[in-house]
Amino acid sequence: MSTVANSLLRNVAIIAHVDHGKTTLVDALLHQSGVFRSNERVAERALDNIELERERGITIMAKNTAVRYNDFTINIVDTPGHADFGGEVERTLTMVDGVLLLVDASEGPLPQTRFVLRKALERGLLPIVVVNKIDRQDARATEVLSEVYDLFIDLDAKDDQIDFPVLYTNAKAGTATTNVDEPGHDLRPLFDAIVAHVHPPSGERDKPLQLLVANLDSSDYLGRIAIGRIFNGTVQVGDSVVVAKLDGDVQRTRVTKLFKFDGLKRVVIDHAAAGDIVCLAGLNDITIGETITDPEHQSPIPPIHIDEPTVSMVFGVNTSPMSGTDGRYVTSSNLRDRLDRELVGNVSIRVEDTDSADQVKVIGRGELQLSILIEMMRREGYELQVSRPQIVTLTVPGGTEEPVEELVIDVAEEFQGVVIAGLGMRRATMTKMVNHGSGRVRLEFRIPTRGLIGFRSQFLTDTKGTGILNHLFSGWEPWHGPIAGRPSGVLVADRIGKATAFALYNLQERGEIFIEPGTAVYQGMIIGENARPDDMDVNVAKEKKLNNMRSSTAEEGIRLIPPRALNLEQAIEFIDEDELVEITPKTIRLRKRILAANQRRTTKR
Ligand SMILES: Nc1nc2c(ncn2[C@@H]2O[C@H](COP(=O)(O)OP(=O)(O)OP(=O)(O)O)[C@@H](O)[C@H]2O)c(=O)[nH]1
Ligand SMILES: [Mg+2]
Repeated sequence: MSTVANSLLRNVAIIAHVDHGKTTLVDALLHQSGVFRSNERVAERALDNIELERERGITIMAKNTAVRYNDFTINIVDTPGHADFGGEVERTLTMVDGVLLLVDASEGPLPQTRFVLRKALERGLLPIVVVNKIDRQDARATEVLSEVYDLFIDLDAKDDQIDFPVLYTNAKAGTATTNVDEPGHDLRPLFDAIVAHVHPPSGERDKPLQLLVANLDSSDYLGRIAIGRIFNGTVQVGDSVVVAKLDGDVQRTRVTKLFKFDGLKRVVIDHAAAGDIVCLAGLNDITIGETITDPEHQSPIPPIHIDEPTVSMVFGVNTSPMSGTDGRYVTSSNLRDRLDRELVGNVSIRVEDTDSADQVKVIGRGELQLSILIEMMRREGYELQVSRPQIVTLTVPGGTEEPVEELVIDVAEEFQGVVIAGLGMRRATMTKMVNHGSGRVRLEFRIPTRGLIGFRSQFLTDTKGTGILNHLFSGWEPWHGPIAGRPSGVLVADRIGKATAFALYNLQERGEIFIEPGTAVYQGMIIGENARPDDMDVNVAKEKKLNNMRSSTAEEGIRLIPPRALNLEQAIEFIDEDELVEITPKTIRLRKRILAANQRRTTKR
């Protein structure tokens, strides 16, 4: 049926749940295929090269690499494992002919394992299963493998998909083995499995060009770079081509710069053919899902369908009294331009207008995805204020539907009760409970996405930081009814000034303080959490009445509890409907929407 385009080429993606070791394994594959010189010092997880990826130890964007093994070239795409970045995985799968499904030898399949496997199976890809981290003390490789089989069956995998080869790896040490009882020495067994089991790309060189853009990158010097796979035909620098736009339009253009991947680098080439994954520069407004095709025989590939986003936040111009103090981009047109640019490379977010020109609604897959976007913006010099995350709802004939998630929790037995109680209040229903007998239990729930907003921080507190929580969008269900918001009120500064140790000392018994002495505050700024359910306006700039003797040292004797400084995600989770998070390059502040205390009282919840 289909013709092999290039028998010496393999295109494969690595997919898994978050942290199961994808990037570490790609690192090892790069090392062992001689990509790095022996004396070259390479950072661990070299592919996680975005500043935020390195700081957080997670992959945010899918990345291409290519390695050579014997006579073969293998294009390997590393993908993110966090559910919020599932869109990256979906579009990556359009470029490849096979996947390595990684599963942690102790954790086993988790929600995102299911999601990425389902997407791969739907595309008809043949997986190779890699049970990773077999060196873990608590590894249970055989059991995990049988859970993987169950998952394949559950997802209606075809026979040839279920017939997957299995490799056991220690990605950190760079070893793989086909027999869990025989330690591996290097990754050769994995390379061999890729060559043997991933189909070579199909396609025909003699047909008209069809190149599907699956990802975008950019460089200061080349501008926008389109990354895509050639399904048919060949392309040469200088060729006239047309871009079949998503809106049905066609644009004539010329190929000026062509690259392929080599290790972690892009290298210039002058032609490429069916099966190849290539990069093109110089096509200015090209976007994901568009096809570059032959002017005489235009045959666009149907656009990639990506799951719809379910969580929204309103991004607005910073209206606090301190706005513009440290940001470079502060106007509503700055904000809109930046979001427009984001839309180009990020197909899993949407931007909608609101009834105010100074605010736009940004819709994404989850709080993490949106907070990463905000974090990137503040590092680029933007100031903005954002609302509490909201879920997207659907209006259907029978009423309103809301997104529901599958939630998997792993906790020590002693915390089981408090977690179940907390989730009950958030309208979760338990669907499964497994006790591995190790002192930890795995609990599974269905829960409205709404119920999860703000849950993570409470969960971490309730489990003393030891609980593991994973969730994944699972579908739409009729509205589950009201869910109570944050039970506590806040402490709100009642005037402009600088917080004093004296004032904070007197306030710290009322609740938990978020700021340090010396912090500049304004009226309406939230400075702490009230232990009681109502809000309290407080004077944090109050000075102690000094006697003449001891002036400057007056505050020295005061013992302050260290403040609970909220990071961006914690701040976003914390705020209520009538509150905002103010973000500038240097600070994160929480505030009431209405700053003036006297106006707020009249609109009290
Ligand atoms: N013990 C052990 N640890 C491993 C192994 N492979 C990866 N790790 C560790 O697991 C953690 C996560 O590894 P990553 O490679 O970042 O995982 P990932 O799947 O790329 O994560 P995301 O991209 O965020 O989904 C790191 O601390 C690794 O050092 C392994 O085989 N054994
Ligand atoms: Mg990674």
